[in-house]
Amino acid sequence: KNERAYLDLLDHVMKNGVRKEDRTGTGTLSVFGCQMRFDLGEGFPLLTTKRVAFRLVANELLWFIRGDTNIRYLLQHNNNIWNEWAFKRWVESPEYDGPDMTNFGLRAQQDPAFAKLYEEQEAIFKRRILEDDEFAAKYGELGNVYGKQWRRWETSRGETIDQLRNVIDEIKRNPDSRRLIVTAWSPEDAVPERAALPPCHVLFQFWVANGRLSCQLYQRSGDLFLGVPFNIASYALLTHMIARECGLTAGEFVHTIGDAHIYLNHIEQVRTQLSRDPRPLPTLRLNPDVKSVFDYEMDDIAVEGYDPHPAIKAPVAV
Ligand code: UFP
Repeated sequence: KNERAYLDLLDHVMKNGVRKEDRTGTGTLSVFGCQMRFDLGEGFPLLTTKRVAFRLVANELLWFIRGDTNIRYLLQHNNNIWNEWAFKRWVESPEYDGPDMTNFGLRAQQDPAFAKLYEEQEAIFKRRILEDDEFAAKYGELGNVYGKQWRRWETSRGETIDQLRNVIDEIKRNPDSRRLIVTAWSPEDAVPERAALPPCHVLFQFWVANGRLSCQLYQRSGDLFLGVPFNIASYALLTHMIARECGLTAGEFVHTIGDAHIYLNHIEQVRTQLSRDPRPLPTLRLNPDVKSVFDYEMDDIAVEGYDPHPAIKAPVAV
């Protein structure tokens, strides 16, 4: 039942999406302003109509919660989901002297010879991030992305604000508050020099009623096939972790998306996914000994009873 909201949105955009060009040059079918609701009491919303790599979702969320913005931690956990963004900064820097990598995302899809060159350069890049501290500090750093915005927001007065800590404290102290908000969007930072990717998850808000903690996310831009299944699982996990710390149960996750799009090179994959029947959702298991959101390690987080259809491969637009 729970996954239906996602499948219905995919179907809706396939049928009603407008052909729209985009920054990456790929082209999309797009709808503006959509909302999905997931009742977290009915199971953990990790899609079953294709396998979603929960390990990567959990690891990325722990990275955000640490306040980390350097891909080194992700690479140390064999998590490559942010590589392209850091790699882009490296190949566009004056220090890079390898083969030309302009537009590497699109070219790697179209030209197998280039794809091989790109793979080689990416492997070299990853090795240097892991092995060379100085290089990692400079080129593994993504700037003002979620970890920074959530945990170490910089004010114009030179102070820092720990929005995540504050919102958790406020949920405990004042659960009826209508101001339980964490924002990642800063107009100062939404420029390429300051952030590799201006935040897709602009803002999230919590709401407490009947002992349940609900969360709503406003996502300005959602790649429905590749990004959004991750995003749903990530915020569902965060809601569970915060609910646990606050002595609440997880309520609803409400996912609001501005530009909800399907890339034209994902259409076949979407058709495949829509032809599949959803299975029962898995259950999230959090180690009961961990009391604080800030103390989780990978071993403390697991899903049980996850029996999805096979993964579906698709190219990422960078
Ligand atoms: N995107 C997501 N979810 C994310 C993330 C990115 O769907 O968590 F980081 C997609 C949305 C869009 C692209 O297709 O990445 C970002 O491009 P733009 O900044 O042009 O919206």
